[in-house]
Amino acid sequence: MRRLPPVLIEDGCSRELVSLIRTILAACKEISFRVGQGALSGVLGSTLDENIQGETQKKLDVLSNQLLKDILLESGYVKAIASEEEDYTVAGNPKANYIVAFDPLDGSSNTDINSLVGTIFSIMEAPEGSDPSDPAIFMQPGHKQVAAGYVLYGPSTMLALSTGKGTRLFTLDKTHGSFLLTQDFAAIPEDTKEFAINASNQRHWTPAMQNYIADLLEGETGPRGKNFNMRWIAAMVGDVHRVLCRGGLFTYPEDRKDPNKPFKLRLLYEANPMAMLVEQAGGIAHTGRERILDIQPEEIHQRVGVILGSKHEVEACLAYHK
Ligand code: AFP
Ligand code: FBP
Repeated sequence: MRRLPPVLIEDGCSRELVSLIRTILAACKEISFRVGQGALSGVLGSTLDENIQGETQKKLDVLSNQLLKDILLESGYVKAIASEEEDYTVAGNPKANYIVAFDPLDGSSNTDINSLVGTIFSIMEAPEGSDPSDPAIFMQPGHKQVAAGYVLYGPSTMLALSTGKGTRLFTLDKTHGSFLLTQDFAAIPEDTKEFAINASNQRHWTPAMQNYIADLLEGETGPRGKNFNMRWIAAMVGDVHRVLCRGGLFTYPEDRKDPNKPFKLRLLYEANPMAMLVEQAGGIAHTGRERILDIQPEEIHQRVGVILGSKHEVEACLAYHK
């Protein structure tokens, strides 16, 4: 089985980009080990702190963030980083060519129940002459990502990665510490009978989303003429992985639960990298209004609505939003 570095070199990635991706993965291997140790590692449970978004931080969130931050800044390969767990961007090597946005541990409510979690990352080029301490460096639409991926800490540790030449899946060989290519070119089936949404928010959804889901639930005697199944992992990384493996529609849509916070998922380090992986596997990633990868970001912790997955099913959902 092929190891990760030669695959990236064949794809034409610069040596610096290959080294940067390997640096991120070095931290992920350590996170994988700590997550796998569970209660034995002494890092389950919450800290007493909140991040800038008002969310209680889990000890594993903080640890994963620190591991990624330290290794990236020490490597010299990044000009700046942005993290879900950092209030502001952090400047790195002024001479480096890349910037990285990441969610160090997505799905942190799953940490204490031994369920799926993962690390999501997005890599972009730093604009020439840019100031590493200026957050404007990150205000680039997602279609400018040069690489995007996630590492899923599940029964096996898997990497989904795209450098713009398809989406590939690698599995961590824990005996040798290498990510081995286990699926070249993931292809999301265009049709599906599976969807993922947090149904407890139903009363808060827009009328368009209410109508779409109501029609799915009617099954084969309803307007869609087929029976759908539902799945919800409470970690986007797990739900998107399922979509990459066997298709489906995943959405965390706009809702009216809190008028000051109509969206849940973050653009720079959740929606954008997942949108690149999904599009590169033949799927669609949209907000209901526009293609996710075309959004011009305005701030690092910006949130967006997300509807992604199997091409025909996302199109069916978007038809309700016209
Ligand atoms: P964290 O980034 O705080 O770990 O949250 C994960 C997440 O944003 C996303 O991965 C899930 O799809 C979503 O939360 C689950 O949200 P619910 O709590 O509404 O199910
Ligand atoms: P398997 O024994 O075939 O793996 O099925 C598992 C299961 O019976 C339960 O563990 C689980 O709660 C349920 O299926 C899920 O069923 P559904 O597909 O209806 O969500």
